[in-house]
Amino acid sequence: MGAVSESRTVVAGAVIVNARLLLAQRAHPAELAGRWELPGGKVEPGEQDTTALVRELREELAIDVVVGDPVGADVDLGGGLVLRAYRVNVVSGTPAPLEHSALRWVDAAELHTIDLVAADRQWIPDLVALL
Ligand code: 9L3
Ligand code: MG
Repeated sequence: MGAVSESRTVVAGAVIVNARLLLAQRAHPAELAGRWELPGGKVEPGEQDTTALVRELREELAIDVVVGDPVGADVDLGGGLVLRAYRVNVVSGTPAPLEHSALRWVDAAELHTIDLVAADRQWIPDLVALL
């Protein structure tokens, strides 16, 4: 029995290697397909953000990560969803687009030119500061 104020968190990971940020191109839903994002997904009920982000990046990219500090502010996605980003460090694996159309590494200049999903655009200044 959930209270109306309850919201579900969506976690996203900022993978940065050699001053480049990993972006993933969404394959679905149709309204987001083709646009780029920090990979991640919904935290399951009872799951910690960190556990969820490790799980999502294993499922989506076939990498194992350690989750670090939050990046930027939470973003209200509407529909009871709140989006939150964290720095992550890859501890094993090479990112592969298991659920996305493509992956790419961008530097700070390229980040400004990418067609990011609207929610993730709010983190651009925070991400540039890390690149
Ligand atoms: N979302 C937005 N930006 C992101 C991520 C990982 C997710 N960086 C939005 C898209 C969906 C919702 O959050 O509306 C759930 O994400 P997913 O489970 O479809 O990846
Ligand atoms: Mg996802």
